[in-house]
Amino acid sequence: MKSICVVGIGYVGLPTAAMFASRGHRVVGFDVNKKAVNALNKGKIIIEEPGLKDLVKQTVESGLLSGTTECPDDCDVYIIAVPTPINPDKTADMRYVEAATRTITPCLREGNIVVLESTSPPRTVEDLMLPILSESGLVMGEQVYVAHSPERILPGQILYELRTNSRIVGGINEKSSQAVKELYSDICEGEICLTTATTAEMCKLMENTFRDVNIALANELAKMSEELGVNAWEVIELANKHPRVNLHQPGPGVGGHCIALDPWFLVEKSKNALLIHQGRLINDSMPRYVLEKIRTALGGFNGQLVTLLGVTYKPNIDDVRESPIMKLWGLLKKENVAVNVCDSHANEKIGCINNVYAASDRASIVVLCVNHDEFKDIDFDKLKEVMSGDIILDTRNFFDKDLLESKGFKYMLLGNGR
Ligand code: SAJ
Repeated sequence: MKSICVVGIGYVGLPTAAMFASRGHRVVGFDVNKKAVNALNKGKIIIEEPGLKDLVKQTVESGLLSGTTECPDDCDVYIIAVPTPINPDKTADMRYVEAATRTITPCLREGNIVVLESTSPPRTVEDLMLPILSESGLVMGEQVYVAHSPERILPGQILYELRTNSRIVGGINEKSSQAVKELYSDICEGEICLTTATTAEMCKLMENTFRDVNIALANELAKMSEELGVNAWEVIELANKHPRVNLHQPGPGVGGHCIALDPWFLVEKSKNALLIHQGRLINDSMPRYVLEKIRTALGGFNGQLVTLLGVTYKPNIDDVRESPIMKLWGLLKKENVAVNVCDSHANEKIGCINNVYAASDRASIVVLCVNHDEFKDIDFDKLKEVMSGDIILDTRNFFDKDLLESKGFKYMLLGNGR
């Protein structure tokens, strides 16, 4: 049994902490967010993630998991899982990683392990963390083992992926890689691959960049299809029958705290990241593109009510970070358009309405923005009754066109120029 401090108990840190505790380690979740720490000490969580509530409750009740707002100085392992947001100029904001590193440095003892899980620009461990950690007077790699082991878990299936995904461990030397591999083999059933810290940083960024660039390609396809009179969704279906093609899905933009941000870390660090830069710009253009589609559908904005279905960055989660729908909402507000947003997952405090029919009452257009499961059950007769208009704009190819048209709606699909 090890004593582990997880610095940052958000979407990554908390599940990781709970997982280690469930394997018999004594784990302390350290965070400056008192609300998160208080909730944790009561065995509760303040984020939505399947299975997490039960695991946290169980591990807190067993006495192995607890929260604190003071960094403990008696741990064997320090895992840093703090956010790495982006500055307005699209450079990485490394303040949290730096602060976390400074906080743990005086706590370090010989034999300790330090792991950076936060997604970070290449060379963060080498250039930012090691100089600070060395202020402890201990020799990094010899007396303290240091590695980057990027989190790669998909929100919505975090616990499953934590256990089953392969894991990259990039140590600052072989001893560090081995020590961290041994640690994670307690929670990870997937392959644990060893490399250098900087390669691990690059791997994580390229994984999310791969997805971002591919989504940009799909969004470009959607725009071209509308221009050239084809249906992008049909193109995707047919082209993907080719054994080596995997076109992604277009949509109103890319959100979340990872894919929408990580490629910028490469743009910041390398003048060669040209395609990556373009991909980001294309994906970031999508909320405005959808805004213009709404404007055209309505024949201009003249006091109509627009209803957005879904505001989170992807389905069936509560996370609105970098959500393109929040951006679309903001753009509509700037145009002084009346907007109702329906999302039972998102925090009510941002002003969402839970009920689809209440949110669509007197709406001229309903825009399907996020394919939450509950939108599968919409009663379109009821929706038609409450709306004042008859336009449905589907940005996800989620609704059944024939059904909607049989109910008298004008159905518009993002990316369909046919
Ligand atoms: N999206 C599209 N079209 C697609 C796929 C996704 O528009 O074809 C959009 C979604 O609507 C969403 C955004 O992309 O707004 C990102 O969603 P996602 O499900 O692709 O990914 P995330 O951000 O939830 O999680 C990603 C994962 N990375 C990869 O799949 C390579 C996850 O494994 C990482 O751990 C996570 O980023 C992270 O924390 O870095």
